[in-house]
Amino acid sequence: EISEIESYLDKNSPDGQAKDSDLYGVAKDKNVIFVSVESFQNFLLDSEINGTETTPFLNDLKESKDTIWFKNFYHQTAQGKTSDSEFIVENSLYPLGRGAVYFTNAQNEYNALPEILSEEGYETSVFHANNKSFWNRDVMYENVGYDEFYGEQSYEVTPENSFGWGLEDKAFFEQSIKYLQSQKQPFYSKFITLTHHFPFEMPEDKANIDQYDSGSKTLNHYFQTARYTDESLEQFFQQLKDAGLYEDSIIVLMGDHYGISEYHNKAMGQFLGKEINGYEHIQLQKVPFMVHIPGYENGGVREEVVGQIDVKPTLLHLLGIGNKDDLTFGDNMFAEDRKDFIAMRDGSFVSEQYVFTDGVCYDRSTGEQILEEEAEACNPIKEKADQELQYSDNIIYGDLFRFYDFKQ
Ligand code: GP9
Ligand code: MN
Repeated sequence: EISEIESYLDKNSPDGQAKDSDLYGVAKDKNVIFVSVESFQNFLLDSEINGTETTPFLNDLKESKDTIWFKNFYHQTAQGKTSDSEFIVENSLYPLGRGAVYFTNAQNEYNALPEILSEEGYETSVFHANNKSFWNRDVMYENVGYDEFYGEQSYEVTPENSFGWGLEDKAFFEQSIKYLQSQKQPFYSKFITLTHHFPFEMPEDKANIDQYDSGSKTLNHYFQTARYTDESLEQFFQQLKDAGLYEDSIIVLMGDHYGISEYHNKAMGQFLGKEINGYEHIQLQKVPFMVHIPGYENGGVREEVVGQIDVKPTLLHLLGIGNKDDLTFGDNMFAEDRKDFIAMRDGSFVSEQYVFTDGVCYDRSTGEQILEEEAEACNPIKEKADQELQYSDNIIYGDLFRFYDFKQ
């Protein structure tokens, strides 16, 4: 069966590492600092509460010439939440429809990003100030070849420097620098933030923006912790500079998944000034994806429809690592002939032209529902999306990579 999947991917998904963009190898031999930003949705960017910008640092960063920002980037997670986002990013496979791969299939054979980078001479590590066994990370990380995992026990956690889920992100980044400095370069280090997590409550004396005012306590608080995240990232960039690590690194920022669920659609609609129908719900699944390359001058805003599934081939492309026999459902975001849709785990999808969810086909540019007699326009893509999800499930449930040679 793996050969059937291989030929599907050969046909439908161009070589993710094709050297067909001028960004190929732009980050060759640089360190990669990947920040998974907890529960951060795109609607926060450029938003204001009582006339104050929620995320001034990220607002500037996304428009700066040393940053490439994909504004139509979607999370594709399911029940495994953060762990799903990690799984998608590192394997370019889809998460499962039920449960979390990190628990159900942590012992499978994978061809994950940290393993590939290790072979290329990178030291690989993860930083996350939570219990190491949360999401079964300790087991999965070992399997996919991370050299080090700095968990809660690597940090000094006090009542003063913690709230919410534990150590606050500002202290987390600050205390991580010494470990980062001990890495052999080039390194690939993943940071997973924690403060901006449901229920998004924080001490008022640490909050630098007002709460929102709506019927949803969750949404009201969400802006305060988002501002906190913005401040902690700004400090982290400065700490990297002070430590002499900034110039030789690229910094990738990615939102892991939504923070505001559909239970808050009424308040969300009030904030956005429109009703949240299926189309708007899918728009809300956009999360940040920014590649910051110090010294680079040709950054800018990209419009392509992309998602977490595309991160692995994209990073390898930027690092100039050829990996043409890899099996990935995503594509290099800079490739011209990329597959033109992003599938969500529930069968929804977004293509250049359409948004499909809950059995309804929408025109992506207008948000209008496509009339019933023309709605079959969505069908060919829907079939492909379902096919991909099925193939990906088969790989995971059947542990099919055991039968594939990644270095042909
Ligand atoms: C837990 C953190 C949050 O360690 O990553 O997990 P989530 O609830 O977002 O999946
Ligand atoms: Mn999360």
